[in-house]
Amino acid sequence: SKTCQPHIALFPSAGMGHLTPFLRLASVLLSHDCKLTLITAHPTVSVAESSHISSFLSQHPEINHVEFHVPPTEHSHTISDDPFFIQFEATSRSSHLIRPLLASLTPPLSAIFADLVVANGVGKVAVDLGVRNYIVSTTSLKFLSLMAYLPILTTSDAAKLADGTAEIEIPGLTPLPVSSIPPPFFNADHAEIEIPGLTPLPVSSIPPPFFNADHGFTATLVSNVKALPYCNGILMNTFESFEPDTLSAIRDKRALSNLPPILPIGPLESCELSINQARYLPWLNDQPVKSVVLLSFGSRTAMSKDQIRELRDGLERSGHRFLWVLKTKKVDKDENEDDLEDMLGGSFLERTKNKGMVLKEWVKQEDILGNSAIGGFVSHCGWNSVMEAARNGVPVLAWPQHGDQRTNAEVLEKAGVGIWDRTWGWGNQRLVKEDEIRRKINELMKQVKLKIKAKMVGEEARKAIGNGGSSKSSITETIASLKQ
Ligand code: BUP
Repeated sequence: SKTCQPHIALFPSAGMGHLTPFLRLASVLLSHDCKLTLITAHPTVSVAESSHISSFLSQHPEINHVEFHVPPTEHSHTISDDPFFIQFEATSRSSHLIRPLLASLTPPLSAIFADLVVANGVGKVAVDLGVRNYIVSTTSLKFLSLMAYLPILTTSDAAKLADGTAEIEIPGLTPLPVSSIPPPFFNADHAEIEIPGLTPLPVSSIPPPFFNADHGFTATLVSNVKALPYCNGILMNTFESFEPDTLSAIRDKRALSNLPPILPIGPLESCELSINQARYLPWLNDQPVKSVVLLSFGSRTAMSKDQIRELRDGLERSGHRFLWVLKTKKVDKDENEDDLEDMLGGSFLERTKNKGMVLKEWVKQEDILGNSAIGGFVSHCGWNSVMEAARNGVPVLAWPQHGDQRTNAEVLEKAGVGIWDRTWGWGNQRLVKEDEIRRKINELMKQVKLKIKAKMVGEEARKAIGNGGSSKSSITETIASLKQ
């Protein structure tokens, strides 16, 4: 029959920040009676990814799983040594090789939902095969806009402004480099980039590689965002009332008018089975309502040892109860694990044993954020974490480290759910001192206005994904369109 089950292939790229929204979306699609094929890049970069993929598949044996073997890149122009970036680039370059895999699937595909870093290769194959093609964005709409603007940004004077080589010309005189103009007259730290039609973004919130067109990550993004206008839509893990200005500017074609339909479908909900056996749960369940601060900087951030010590002291002196998820490596496969006691000092763990816990293992972050004992979240602002905080109405102290995180923090602050101190810089750019951290944690845990606003945002988020909500309608309509 015509209204048969749509068959959708999902193709995430490397990293938990990318895999997570795809698996959450997969659960939503299953609940709408879709047939699914999950394509995962092989090899995976982290243990967290492979273990989440296998546990998800064992929960859902009806999903067809295929591995896409990513050939190692020989002529990589990557400047970065980040294993996730290297994998993005390799997957991006070989994504057109997915053609035979997609063509052989039965029943024939209705659509492919793919990550942005394979938009170009997968988009062309989808057109060839007559299959609909949606991009699943794993970041904020604000950051997606910035990426969509990259082909122009990288060729504009903005790049020169960022590295201080831009010049000011006084007519008739020799031009002066901006770097030699004193701050009262011109302050490069306050410079902004304006994407026509959108609120300007401070240069300091734009990832430095974006000003370098030759950087491997930038080049990968540029080639893929150029394919965005040709796809059928962009499914976004965000919701209408969270980024209303950016959304309406794009929808009304006041900004980035070549983008395809933007479809906010978030916040995507956690799909993991909650087997409440985590070792922190008995402790967490015993704590007073909204008394505990959760600290986590995502799965890919390793802070310097000095920074960890400042954070330890600031946290202890703030006097608040805490759950601190402490990752000391960029990739969880790496050897040479540092011992917590060595890193924090045994006496810290002893002194704070009734006040909090430091965890090195993978935790169920969304479940923790949903626990009534949590009163605040110190976060790196990976977009999944931002959406999880929003959905659970938990105020955030943003401490962005790299990539999209400063832009996400801008969005979070504007939505009224978060605070941050921009002078803390990018991850490990400068040592943020104990007293700065203590003050900011106190502000996070005590500001009444922030608590009220976060609670309201949580209600709006849940409304968006509930029956009749904007996000629920977006996904339902998208699936319905695939049945025709
Ligand atoms: Br760490 C950690 N448990 O222990 P983001 C993370 N998470 O559930 P990231 C856990 O992984 P990128 C842990 O809730 C979120 O859903 C967390 O994604 C979960 O940041 C996800 O927040 C992490 O987007 O990825 O990992 O830095 O930088 O690629 O966004």
